[in-house]
Amino acid sequence: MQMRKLFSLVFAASVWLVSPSCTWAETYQVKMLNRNHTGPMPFEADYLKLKSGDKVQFLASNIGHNAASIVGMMPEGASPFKGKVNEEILVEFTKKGFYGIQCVPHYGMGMVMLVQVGDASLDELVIPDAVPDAAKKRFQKIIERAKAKK
Ligand SMILES: [Cu+2]
Repeated sequence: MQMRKLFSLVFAASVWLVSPSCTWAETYQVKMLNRNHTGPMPFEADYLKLKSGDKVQFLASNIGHNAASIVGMMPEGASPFKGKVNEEILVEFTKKGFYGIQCVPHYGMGMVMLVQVGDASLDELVIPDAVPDAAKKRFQKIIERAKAKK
């Protein structure tokens, strides 16, 4: 009887350890700024690697910014989102792949960031032609930096 009880306890503990529900989703904060060390109009951080189910809280740290998804830069089936200017929003990322995120007022000035969910290779990331040049440049910088870290 004692032994059986012990066994069931050990069994329950091992199920809990391997169950995916015990890897807690995390929430990251990203500041929307007028300037930082990377230049004008940045998201800080401008690159995040997440697990499915993690969330990002976009903070209206300086005025005049928002966070919105970019058409053509999301995994299939992911829902687009668009925060209002000066609004703090919380976005949950579930679908695996790459998400380009823009500040709508400063998209043309290159105010973008990259979110990666899961382990896809950065080489698979395609930046659509419709993305403005300054934003393309910032994406390239973000990608180079992310690759150099590996
Ligand atoms: Cu902005």
